[in-house]
Amino acid sequence: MSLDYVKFTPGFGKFMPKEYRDMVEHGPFGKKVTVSQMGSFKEILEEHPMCAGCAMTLFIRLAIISFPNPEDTITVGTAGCGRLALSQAAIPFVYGNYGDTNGVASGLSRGLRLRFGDKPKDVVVLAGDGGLADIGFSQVLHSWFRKEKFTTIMLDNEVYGNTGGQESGMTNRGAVLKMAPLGKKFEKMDMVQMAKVAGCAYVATVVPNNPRRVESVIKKAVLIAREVGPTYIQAYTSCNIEYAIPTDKVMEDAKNVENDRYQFTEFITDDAKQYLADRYGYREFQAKPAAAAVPQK
Ligand SMILES: Cc1ncc(C[n+]2csc(CCOP(=O)(O)OP(=O)(O)O)c2C)c(N)n1
Ligand code: SF4
Repeated sequence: MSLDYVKFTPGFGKFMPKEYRDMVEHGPFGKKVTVSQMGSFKEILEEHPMCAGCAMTLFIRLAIISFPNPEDTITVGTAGCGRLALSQAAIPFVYGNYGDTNGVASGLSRGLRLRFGDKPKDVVVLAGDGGLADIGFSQVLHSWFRKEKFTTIMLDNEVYGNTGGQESGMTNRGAVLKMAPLGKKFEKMDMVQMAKVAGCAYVATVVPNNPRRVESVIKKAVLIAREVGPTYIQAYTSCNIEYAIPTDKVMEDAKNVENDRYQFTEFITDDAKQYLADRYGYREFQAKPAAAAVPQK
């Protein structure tokens, strides 16, 4: 894939803003960077207007570093806190109307395939639990049942953070919030199970305090969505404002929630395993060599 569009037009380099020059000269485009190298390269997302200490921001930062080909990736988001950071990143971002993300991503992904053929252009939806499990629920499920090839990432802070604390389908039963003062009466929706039933080829749950794991699931999900089928990641990205988590306890909370009810889980179909092994050399999915036959006496 040509990287010409992230290079300077000859003669114009010295007139470009420093941020732009840094991105061209020290950014991750066309290189293989990892979360372990954070701090040693210019990141696609560096500034954002989200609350101090917000775990969602850390997760989005890690996710963007983990995209296998960020220069060929388009994110799709919607109303909700996550778009505040996504719209500041130096890769294209499409703002779908609230609830429309997976319809927009379906069309975009199909259009890119028609236009660019087998050159991969990755489409990744990143939206809140309200955006995906409530108002966007039908579009999410239909995109999965229709086997649309893109990745859906739920930024699950278990509340409507951006509008001041209403319960969502992903809020836990009993949770008391500013705008749900009597406590939620229903169970948290099991979107992971629904993703499996609807035919996602890869489904994972993660928390942001294990960057290498976040990197691993994002890479797998995006690569599998290129050719095998829809993929879904559900990330616990706490809202420290609405759940009154002190800023310096945000990571501790993520660890506790991971131990309690948000353990790492990973589901992958046999087709997807085979594809990762054959195409990208994933050793964890390569068949073990058959044991040598013992000669008969
Ligand atoms: C069609 C429509 N309905 C309602 C809203 C108002 N609105 C904006 S953000 C939001 C809640 C977002 O919650 P969630 O998707 O969970 O994301 P979070 O802010 O928690 O990250 C709502 C209801 C809107 N922008 N558009
Ligand atoms: S309201 Fe909550 S989810 Fe939104 S930016 Fe603030 S801490 Fe993060």
